[in-house]
Amino acid sequence: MMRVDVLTLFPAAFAGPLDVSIVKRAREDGLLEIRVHDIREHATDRHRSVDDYPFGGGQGMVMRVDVLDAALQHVQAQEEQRGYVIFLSPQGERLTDALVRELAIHPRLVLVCGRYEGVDERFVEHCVDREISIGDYILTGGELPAMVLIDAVARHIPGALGDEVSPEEESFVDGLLEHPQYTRPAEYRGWTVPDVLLSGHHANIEKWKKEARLQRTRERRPDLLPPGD
Ligand code: 4FV
Repeated sequence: MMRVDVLTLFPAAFAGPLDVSIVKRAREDGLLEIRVHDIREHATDRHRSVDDYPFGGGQGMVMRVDVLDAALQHVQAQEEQRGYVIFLSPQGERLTDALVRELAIHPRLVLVCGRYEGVDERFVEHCVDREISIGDYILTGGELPAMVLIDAVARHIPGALGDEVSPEEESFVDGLLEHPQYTRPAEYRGWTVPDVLLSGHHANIEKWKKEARLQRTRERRPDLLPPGD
């Protein structure tokens, strides 16, 4: 069982994407527990402010370390097991398949979603275990990255995918992209399926799949290939 706590200024953003299909079933089957917490509940001044102007000037607002830390301590105290604290930000380490598999081992994660220009660096320095980015572009908030991370990690919780799919047989496991997929109808508008896939010849099919994965990776993502490949 994995527990994921999310700290956000927009709890409503999490209604929907985590309530369907595989993630929904993992929650219903007790494999995954997701709790969403409103950071603003931990604001202390009468304006309930969670952000302020950046020291040293500059555009936009910065989320306050005292409010974030109060919210984090409150959530951590809800369980004996301490949660591994992840802050989603463009300054973080890139989220990869390998990192997803590493995070899936933790019994508890706490995801912190930034807004505005970001958060006070002292929070990252003293309260965050890992800063993670989902890609080199700027979003309006860390909520979507948090959902991406939850969705990716949930697939690796034992039993979450059911027995029809194993995370061991998919893209990136061995660093290669997936081979092209086909299903019925075998012929459509004159568009056909590679004969080998209809041959039933298992060895030839596996050979075709391996070559297709290599060729596709060479063409589209040579950066994924080991040097010299
Ligand atoms: C982001 C990313 C991201 C930056 C400013 C939220 C935004 C705003 N998070 N991967 N790319 N975050 O763009 O994780 O606070």
